[in-house]
Amino acid sequence: MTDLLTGPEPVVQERRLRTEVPGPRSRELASRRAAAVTGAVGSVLPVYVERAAGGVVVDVDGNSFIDLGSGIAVTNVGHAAPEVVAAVQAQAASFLHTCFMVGPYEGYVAVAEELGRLTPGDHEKRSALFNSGAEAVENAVKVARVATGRSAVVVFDHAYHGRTNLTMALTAKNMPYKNGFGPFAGEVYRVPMSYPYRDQPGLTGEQAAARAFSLIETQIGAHNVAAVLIEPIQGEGGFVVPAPGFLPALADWCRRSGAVFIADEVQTGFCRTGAWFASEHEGVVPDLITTAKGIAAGMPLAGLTGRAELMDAVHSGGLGGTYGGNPVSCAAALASIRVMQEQDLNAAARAIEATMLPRLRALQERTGVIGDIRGRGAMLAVEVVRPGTDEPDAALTAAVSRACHAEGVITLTAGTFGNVLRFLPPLVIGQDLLTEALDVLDAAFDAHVPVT
Ligand code: PLZ
Repeated sequence: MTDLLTGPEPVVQERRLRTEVPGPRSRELASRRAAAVTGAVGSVLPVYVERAAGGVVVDVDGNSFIDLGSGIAVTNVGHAAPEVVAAVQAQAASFLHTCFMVGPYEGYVAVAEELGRLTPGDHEKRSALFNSGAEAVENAVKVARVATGRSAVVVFDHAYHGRTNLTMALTAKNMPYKNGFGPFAGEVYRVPMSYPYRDQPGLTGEQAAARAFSLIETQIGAHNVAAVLIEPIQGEGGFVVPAPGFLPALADWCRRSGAVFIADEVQTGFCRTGAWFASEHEGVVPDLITTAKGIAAGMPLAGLTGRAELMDAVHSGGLGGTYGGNPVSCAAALASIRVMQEQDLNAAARAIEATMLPRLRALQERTGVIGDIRGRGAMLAVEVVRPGTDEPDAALTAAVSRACHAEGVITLTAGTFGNVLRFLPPLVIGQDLLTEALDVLDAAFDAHVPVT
């Protein structure tokens, strides 16, 4: 209830089921939706949201869910972090929009300064701001092509980079992202990813990279490559962490070949993996880096940051867009970054890993259906397989995820084969909430894995 004098009641950090899931008000909204919203847009949860704060999401029937999804790795500082809400309110009261290409403002400049400071490497950097991750990736390709005068872009199996025309071409998975939407952009070449769980045992990162280089050199020609684009830990593809040495080898190959090394840190960025950016875990310094999601706690904002000589190779006026670097989004980003620093959310992400890994290992041991546990920090996943094999079990993955939703825990799935259950809690989630969510996960597996 909202009281006009005191504002809404605070959201209690608890899991609470008041009705069946979905409850009557959610069901009513679902039927309105069916008559008004295209079926082409899906939703993970069967409930409709009324409030969210910290680590919980409350639906229109008063059910409170523990969030292990963060709106797909966005609310890293927690839902409705008070510092972010205050910054958004203050900026909204000042001005909502001028268009940075018409009337520039300080917030955009300040976000670019922060991006330059926080991203890996101490070289001169420049940034441009956009609205979505896909838009940042598209612009990274534009910059790389202008700066190198080359056109080929190398991407990887299981990659996800967006849903716009160019980024569909960069994304690997056909369903649901690409099917029927072609023709796709040209000059995009896919090479094998380092996927330790599914690669031949013992294949090192360097060997996996050599496999990719051989394809690039024989099928594209190194001198034609404008950019190598990779998620340092794959997101939608199933939280695939490449073998150690793979990313440094790619960066090194790019340096030697005159190609631009682009790290897509849209999902991995902003403390998610226990570092500001996942590239840091291997000491890799990307030439260009794309950011979005966690940068602004839910306000739409994306960034492209990179070497000044690359970013400034583009002609004046060559990059932009009506809303890119919206002032309210910039205020949200600056407040979010302050929260990440003041509350040391990198340490918080590592603490989440320390709590979750032993629990996931115990689950693996007990159920026999978890082939692999992987990820870093608060970006962790389990790959679900048929017992004793590495055959993906997408049906079990979906059933477990749905069971979690029915019991008040938000989980997400991922992976080329749909058999990855991924965990992306807000980094501020309380230890008690996290432990309770893991209890629910245990019970969901126990209810669906046949006892042997
Ligand atoms: N690059 C690495 O993870 C977005 C997509 C969900 P946008 N991932 C969530 C869906 O089904 O649409 C993502 C990403 C990486 C780029 C993107 C694209 O970011 O902000 O969704 O455009």
